[in-house]
Amino acid sequence: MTKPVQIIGAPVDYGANRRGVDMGPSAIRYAGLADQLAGADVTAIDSGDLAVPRAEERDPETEEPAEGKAKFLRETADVCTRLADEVAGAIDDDSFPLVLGGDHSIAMGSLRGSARDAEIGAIWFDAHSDFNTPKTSPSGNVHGMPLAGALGVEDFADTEWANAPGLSEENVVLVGLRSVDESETEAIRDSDVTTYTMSDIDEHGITDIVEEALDIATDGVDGIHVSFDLDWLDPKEAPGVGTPVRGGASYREAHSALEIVAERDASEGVLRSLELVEVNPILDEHNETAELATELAASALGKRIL
Ligand code: EXY
Ligand code: MN
Ligand code: MN
Ligand code: MN
Repeated sequence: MTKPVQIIGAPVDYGANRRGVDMGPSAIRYAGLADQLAGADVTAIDSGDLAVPRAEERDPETEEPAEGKAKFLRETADVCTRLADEVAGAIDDDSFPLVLGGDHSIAMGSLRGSARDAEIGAIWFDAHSDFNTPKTSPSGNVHGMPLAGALGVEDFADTEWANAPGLSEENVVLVGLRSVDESETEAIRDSDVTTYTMSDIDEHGITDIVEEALDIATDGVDGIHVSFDLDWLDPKEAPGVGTPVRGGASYREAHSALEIVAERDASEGVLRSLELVEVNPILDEHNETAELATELAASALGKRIL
C-alpha cells in the first residue's frame, strides 16, 4: 500500500449478541497493529476511535427496537453515519481507511463512506452471509444484516445511512460461507451477488477462489472494499469472536487470501478500504484473535517475507 493508512476505530457492540466486541479496536492496537503495519512498510496515522455511547447509556426513548426486529437500529444508524463521513474523508485526503470493529454492523458505514462519489465492489470474508433484514432476522442482531443494508434490500432501500448507492450486487462476492439462514438463502438467490462456500474453497483452493472474487468485485468499478469478519477463520485459529462456526478458513488460507488481494492491489490499485470486525477480547484466548487481526491487516496491505 503506497498511500498513508488512516486507522479508524469503531468500538460498537450494538449489533452483536455478545458484549465485549466494542473493545475490539483497543485489543487490536494492543496486539501490535502499529508494528505490523510498519513491517508492511506502511505509514499509519491513527485517528482514534469514534465516540460510541455505551448501550446502557442510550436514550430511553430508543430502547424499543426501532423497526421490526432490529435492536439498536437508531444507534447503529447514528454511528454508521459518522463512520461513513470518516471513511469518505480519509479517501478524500488520499489516505487508505482501515476500520477496526466493533461488530459487523459498522460495515454499512464503511461501505457507504467508501462508495461516496464512487462505484465500488466488495469482498466479504465471513462464515455468515449477513443478509438478513429487520423483517427476516431470527435474532434482531444488526450484525447479521449489514450486507443487505448496504445493498438496500427491503427495509434498507430508503435509508439515508445504510444503503450505499455506489455498490452494486454484481460486484459483491461472499467468500467462505458456512452459516446461512433460510431467509437469507432466498434473498441471496434472488440477488446478483456471488457466493463461494467453504466447500468451494475445499474444491478449488483459496487462491483460485480469491482471484475469481477479485475479478468479479473489481469489474468496471473504481475500487473495492474488503470486509473481513474474523469468524471467517476456524474458531481454533480465531476463538475471540461472538458467533463462531466450525469448519472455517485455516491460518494460512486467511493470510493467502489477503496476500492475493495485496498483490492485485500492487498491480492494479484496486483496494479502496478495509475493515476487520468481530474481534471480542472477552471471548479471546491471550488476545490471539486480535493479534491475528494485526497480522492479517499487514498481509492485506502488502507485507512480504522477502
Ligand atoms: N444469521 C444470524 C443472525 O442474523 O442472527 C447470525 C449472524 C451472525 C453475524 C456475524 C457477524 O457475522
Ligand atoms: Mn459478519
Ligand atoms: Mn460472521
Ligand atoms: Mn495467480
